[in-house]
Amino acid sequence: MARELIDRELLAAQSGAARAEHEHDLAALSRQLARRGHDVEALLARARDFAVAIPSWGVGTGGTRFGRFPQLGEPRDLMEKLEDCAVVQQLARVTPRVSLHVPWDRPRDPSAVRRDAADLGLAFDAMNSNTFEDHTPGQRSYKFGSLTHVDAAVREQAVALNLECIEIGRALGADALTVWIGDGGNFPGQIHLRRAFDRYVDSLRQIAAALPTGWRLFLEHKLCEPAFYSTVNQDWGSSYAAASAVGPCCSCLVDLGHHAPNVNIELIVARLIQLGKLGGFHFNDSKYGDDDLDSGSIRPYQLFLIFHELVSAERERVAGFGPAYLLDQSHNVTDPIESLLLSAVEVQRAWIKAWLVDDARLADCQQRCDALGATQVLKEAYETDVRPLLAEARLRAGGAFEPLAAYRASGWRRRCAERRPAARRGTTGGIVG
Ligand code: PSV
Ligand code: MN
Repeated sequence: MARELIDRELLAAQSGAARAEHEHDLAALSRQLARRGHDVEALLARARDFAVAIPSWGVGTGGTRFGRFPQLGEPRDLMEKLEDCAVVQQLARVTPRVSLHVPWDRPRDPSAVRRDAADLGLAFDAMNSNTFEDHTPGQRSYKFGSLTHVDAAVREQAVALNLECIEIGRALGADALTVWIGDGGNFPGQIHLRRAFDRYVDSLRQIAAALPTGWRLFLEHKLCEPAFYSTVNQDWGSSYAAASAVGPCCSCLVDLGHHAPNVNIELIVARLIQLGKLGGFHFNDSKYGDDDLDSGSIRPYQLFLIFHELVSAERERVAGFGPAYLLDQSHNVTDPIESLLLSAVEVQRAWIKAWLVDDARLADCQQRCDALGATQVLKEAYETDVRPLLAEARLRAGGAFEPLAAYRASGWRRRCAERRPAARRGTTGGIVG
């Protein structure tokens, strides 16, 4: 049994106080869903089995290039980050795995870290390599690129870091590596657009050659930043071309914040599924760009539509389909644990609602070219209030009836502020955009 950092009694008191009303709400929802042909127990099993990973960099306060406002009690090392991840998992019961970024979180003893994490009820998800910053004094600089640099020695160094990630990940029990590079140009003419891409594929092939059996390699595309004129892996088309050139172990990862405004992300998702190259997701939300905002905080309907594509692939048992899910957001003004709790539930909510879509009726509307009828089928699922179902799934898994309220009542952050004095803080907190 995992070591629990939040007092069980507190959770029991919270759910006890809400029990009668919750039973009532759940019974009403069950009746409504049964009328629509859904079995609540089957949906509860789906909610229980759903998981989204937490990024180790997500439990630190993020920031922008204009500043960062660290909060009290921020985790100062990997073990403290794992503790915060364990709090999220204990309360929401949707996030049993953690994704590490190297060298931000290079474990000295990966096997010991794996044991400590297991003690907290956590395992490890995809590894992430950071070749978008210079970390080690004296190393070759990534200022003008990493895996696609014109200098072969820089490319070699960047490949070597990815190989190190694989080794660490192997010891941690991970089985995937996500590669996101900041490579690109700020000026027309700065990089040769085709040759840089060729070098990218060449470096990726070297990384793929070192993957243990069963491991997957995910390529994350991004429209811009830190390169603001062109990026080497800019869009899903480039990502798909690179993944195809590398081979079957390689697929595309979609970060929701990495597209131009108004892009139809669910369509991209559908295409990648169809092409057998959808590897994973970084969930977040955005109004103007990148991964600045919490999942579902701006466009929850878009999140649902993305999950509709995912669930429809799962229903159809599309061969090889099994994307990895991670939250990748920048928590600039919130307590990251609070954001992660709400975001994890938000993503789980979109997943469950997608299972409420009446697929047969949707197919019928499509066949009859009934545009409004079809869209109403989706709306009917989206507008269903599934809160009692998600709460029940959490309670059965030993989580909190209401994660945010339980977290606030637990005093975890206050205790961290006492135990983790800022003066000793030395590690990278979160994303500084
Ligand atoms: C890049 O913006 C990104 O989305 C990549 O996933 C990085 O690994 C992560 O953010 C952290 O900077
Ligand atoms: Mn990302």
